[in-house]
Amino acid sequence: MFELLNAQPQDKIMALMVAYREDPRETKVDLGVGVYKDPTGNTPVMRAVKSAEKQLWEAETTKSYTALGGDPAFVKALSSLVLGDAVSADTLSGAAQPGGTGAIHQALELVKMANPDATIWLSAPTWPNHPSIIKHLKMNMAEYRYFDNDSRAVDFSGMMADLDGVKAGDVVLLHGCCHNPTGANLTIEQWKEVADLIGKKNAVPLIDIAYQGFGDGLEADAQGTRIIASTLPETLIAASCSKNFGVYRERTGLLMAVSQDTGKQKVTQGNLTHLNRQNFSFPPDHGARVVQMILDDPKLRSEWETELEEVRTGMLGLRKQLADALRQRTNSDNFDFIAEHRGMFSRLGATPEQVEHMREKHGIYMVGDSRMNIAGLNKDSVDTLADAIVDARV
Ligand code: PLP
Ligand code: TYF
Repeated sequence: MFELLNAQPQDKIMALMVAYREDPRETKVDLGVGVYKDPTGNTPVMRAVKSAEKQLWEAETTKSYTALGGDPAFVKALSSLVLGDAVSADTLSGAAQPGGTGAIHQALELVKMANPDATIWLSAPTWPNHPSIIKHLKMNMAEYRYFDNDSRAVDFSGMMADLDGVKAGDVVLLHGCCHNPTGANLTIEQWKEVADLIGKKNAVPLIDIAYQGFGDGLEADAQGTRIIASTLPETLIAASCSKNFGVYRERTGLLMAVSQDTGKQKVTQGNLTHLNRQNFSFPPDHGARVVQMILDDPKLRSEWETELEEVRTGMLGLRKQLADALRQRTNSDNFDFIAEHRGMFSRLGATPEQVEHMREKHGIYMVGDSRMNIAGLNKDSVDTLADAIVDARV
């Protein structure tokens, strides 16, 4: 039977990680995979996570199954982090998932069950796992313009023009904040316009929020999601805790479905639980429980928020430092966009040849589309990168 299998395309970001590891140069710089790194290059376990895990180890008396939708206390705590008081509890359904990826997959399966003909609209570019999962589920997809390669900002008029082609029942996938891979984000005014358009089209937004707290802060980063969820009849949200709690390998995420028609809540919740049961029965609990403990305990929460803020402002500092270094070297403001972008990533706008040149000659590893993980930099490597960018004539 296995001879019938076809070879699968590799995950380019993971392949880059392997190539980086194999590079013997001491001066190499890893700007590849989207994992936060501190100035020493380490991806730490956050302090509040360590404390919560210790408490959990002492207090946990059973590893018996939770519920098919995960621990309700986790669903409540994380949905309130994402949504604040933008929606009332009787409009919200939620089920814990193995990571944000699990939540996106499950959201798309839900769409497929309800409306198999729906087209999923993706930003151009987007996180490569979006089209890959949609293809795997044999669903229809289309792209909307998002990034203007000249200004390195959002091409908002292009985006709105393309979204004009959305049909009733289609799904528009939006990055809640800190767009991956570009780092260019919608303003609050633009979120409102997008919400209006999706509403007029009778389409359904699916928001992928994987970096809340990495951009402008926990509240600011959730604004767009809250505008959409509080104004449109139905919203799907896939939230990830991998980055903002640093629990990547614990696989912690949440799928939320908001319907202003409260009569739909019971059936929607039942479908989310049903999908969990078909795919894996019970979602992983360890990361979810740690996240819930942190969110519900004022001391742990404040410890976590402080560290998350250190992470966020550290990345902003690196952005500014890199933009300044390039301003000096080029005597221009061509790279000021790096300080304007938010989140972990910026798309530099270099050609594949320039990306390769920077890798081969300078040991700079960025994804082939010239996405850089800003957290991969530190005070010293900023200069190495700035030199490489100038040398490659980006
Ligand atoms: N969505 C985007 C845009 C991401 O970059 C990530 C990154 O890791 C995820 C979702 C989900 O990640 P995970 O499945 O590790 O929670
Ligand atoms: O975009 C990134 O780098 C992160 C991590 O298959 C990631 O989102 C990359 C590839 C992948 C899963 C996660």
